[in-house]
This record gives sequence, structure tokens and C-alpha cells, in this order.
Amino acid sequence: MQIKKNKLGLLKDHDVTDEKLYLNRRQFVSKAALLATGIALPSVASAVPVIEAPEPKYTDLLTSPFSATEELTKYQSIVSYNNFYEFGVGKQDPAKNTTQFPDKSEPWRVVIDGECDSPGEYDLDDLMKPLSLEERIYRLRCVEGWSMVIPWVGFSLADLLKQAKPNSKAKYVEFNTLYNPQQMPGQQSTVLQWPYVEGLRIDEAMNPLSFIATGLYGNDLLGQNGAPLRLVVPWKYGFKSIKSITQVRFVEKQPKSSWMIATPSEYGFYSNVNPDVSHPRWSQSRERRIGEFLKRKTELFNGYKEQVSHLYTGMDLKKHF
Ligand SMILES: Nc1nc2c(c(=O)[nH]1)N[C@H]1C(S)=C(S)[C@@H](COP(=O)(O)O)O[C@H]1N2
Ligand SMILES: [Mo]
Repeated sequence: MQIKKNKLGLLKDHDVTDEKLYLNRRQFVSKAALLATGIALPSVASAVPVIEAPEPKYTDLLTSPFSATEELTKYQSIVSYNNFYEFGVGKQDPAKNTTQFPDKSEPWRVVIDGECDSPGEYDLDDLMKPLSLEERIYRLRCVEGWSMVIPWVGFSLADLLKQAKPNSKAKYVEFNTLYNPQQMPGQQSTVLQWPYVEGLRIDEAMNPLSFIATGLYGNDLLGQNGAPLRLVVPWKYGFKSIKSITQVRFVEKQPKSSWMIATPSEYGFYSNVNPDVSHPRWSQSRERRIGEFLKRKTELFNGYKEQVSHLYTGMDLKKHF
């Protein structure tokens, strides 16, 4: 996807995504780690097959006033250009390596526990029974400088959390991805600390924008997008939107996310999209919308300022990055 800018005098350096920068994000570690452990992930040479958008399975989805009205990113891009390090660090690795994931022969279990009055372990079906599915069209902005517009299917995170009745000590919510190095070969490497952990402050988690996706484009999620359920926090960088969740825990102290542990100088707890707070190694002022040629300006809170800026009143966003 490198663009030859010399052919088109119009383009400036900052108009095109510099893949070299973000490809470097953890690749220097991961390549070495993968080699050292001798893990056999398919080579990047094999192409991702065309994945046809399936017929919509959910036709009576509720619509949301929070939905964006921009052009949707193509289905093929959403399911073949991914970050899911449990399945490799290349953008196409998750699509290639999740054909058997999740294992459909076993029900997906989710534990909800910690500081709450009604903890429990649920089959996903039971967990979803009281909830009605809706469609939410959200922008997704990756910290690497690309973005998409995705029509998610799912429900408000708050609706799920309220069922567990969090108590007054529940100041934060911690989320864990499945830990299963057999099913997730990337977990045999030390590229990140496993399981993948993320967290939100309780008021961020209860904000109406915070969403649990179980599908996209009117159908169920595929493995590469974090099936069977993943978080979507559209005003934060994409890595906060943790995939394939097995544990939700109410906690008193701020959780340490996998990215904070990996590179504390580069990834903070809040990770709100902010064009004025640079990543230490690149600017965040612009982004490439996948499918578009020129970069566009990145918006504060990814364009969701009206809904979320009150959460950060009085906070120095440069300090709490
Ligand atoms: N468990 C887990 N969740 C994850 C990641 C990951 O590597 N592991 N990558 C994150 C990053 S960096 C991004 S940008 C989004 C990408 O979501 P998508 O592939 O569905 O677009 O997932 C996030 N969730
Ligand atoms: Mo990302």
C-alpha cells in the first residue's frame, strides 16, 4: 500500500500513511520473538482470499442516534485488514489464521466478577438473552494512523454491566481476551503480555457510546474482528477495543493494559483519540480512511466530543494520554 508520491506532485509527505512507522510498532520485538520460539504462522506471501459479505442475518436491528452517516468501509477491508496479535502481527494474519476460531464446538463462556453484587459465569447465549441487538455505525481510529467506518451489531456495554450490579468500589472495568495459546498461536510469542488486557474507567464504560459488538454488516463477527464478542470504544484508539472477551471484572484500581505494560512511554490508560497529542514516534494529526487516497484530519475524541468530553473535564489530556 505504499504510494509513489513523486508521480503526483500534489501530494505532500504527510498526505500518505507512512507504513514504515507503524509497521515498526512492535515488529522489531515480534519478529525476533516468533523466530526464537519457532512458531509456524503462515507466511505473509499467501494472499487473503476474497471474503464475500454474507446475507444479513439480523434484519430487525434497532437503529442508533449515535450512528455515523459517512460512507461505510468495504466489508472485504474490515475482515482482511486487522490487528489481532493473538493471530500474528501482520495485517492479513488474523484473516488467514482465524478460520477455525472461535471453536464452535464449545460454548463461549464469559465471567463477570469483581466488585459487584451479581457476579457470574455465563454462556454467551444466556448473557445476550435479555439484550436487544442494534446497529451502530462507528468510526474506528487506529493509533497507527488509519481509520474505518464500521456498521457494528451489538448492545450497549452499560446494559451488560448493569446486570451484574457493580458496587461502590467498582471504579474501573478490566477486560481480558481468551488465553489459549493452542487456539491463538500468537500467544506462544512474547510480543505482548497475554492475555490481552484492557480497561475503562467506570463512567467511560457506562457512557452510552461504549458498545459490545457481536457482529458487523448485519451478521455475526468473524474471528479476525474479535468473535464472538468484543468491545468498541469509538472515541479511543482502536487498541482499547479488546477482542474475543472472556472476562469482565469490576476493580478498584486502574488496570494495566497489555500495551501500557509493553511500552508505557507510548501507550497510556486513556488513549483518547487526540490530534494534538502525538505518539512519541509519529503525529496523530491526520489519518488515512481505508479506501481513500488522501489523508484527512483526525478529530478530537474521533469526532465524539459532544458525547464524551465531559468525562475529562479538568484533566490535562497531554498528561493523561
Ligand atoms: N485481543 C486483542 N484485541 C485487539 C487487538 C489485539 O491485538 N488483540 N488489536 C487492537 C487494535 S490495535 C485495533 S486497531 C482493533 C482492530 O479491530 P478490527 O481488526 O476489528 O478493525 O482491535 C484491537 N483489539
Ligand atoms: Mo490499532
